[in-house]
Amino acid sequence: MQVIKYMFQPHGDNRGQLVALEEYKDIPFEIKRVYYMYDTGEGVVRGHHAHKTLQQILICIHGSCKIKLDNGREQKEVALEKPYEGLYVSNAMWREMYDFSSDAVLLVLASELYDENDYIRDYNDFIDFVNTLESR
Ligand code: T46
Repeated sequence: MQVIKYMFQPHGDNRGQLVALEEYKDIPFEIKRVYYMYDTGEGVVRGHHAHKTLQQILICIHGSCKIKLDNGREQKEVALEKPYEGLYVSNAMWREMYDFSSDAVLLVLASELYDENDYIRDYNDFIDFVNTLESR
């Protein structure tokens, strides 16, 4: 399983750093939604689902966290700890987010608007979904 991590270009000068992200240039899709999570408690695991169509880029813009990606065949753990790195998460990918530092802010750029029908929340349903995609 290939993990796709983007290293964004920080525009630094003596005032500090600035990262700019443009759809189809720095981000491989149209950005239809932005959300972020913070104040995540110690020991909390978020996610536990996959998406049928949604693609996302996860950026830990402050602090750090870990992401487990599972494509139904293989699992990988990725640490996000720099505000200029972004993890691409495709559709049909089970994800879990954990080990949030107390100051972590996880920003997500999403290719679609929020749609509960796009979620696969049961792991066995996820495996069925992956098998169906692969048999096409
Ligand atoms: C994902 C991972 C990385 C909304 O109302 N609008 C939204 O756009 C989102 C993302 C969530 N919500 C509501 C739905 C729930 O009542 O916010 C609440 C928490 O959402 P959820 O439990 O889905 O959060 P996570 O952290 O488990 O998952 C989120 C995204 O939902 C998901 O698409 O890939 O972050």
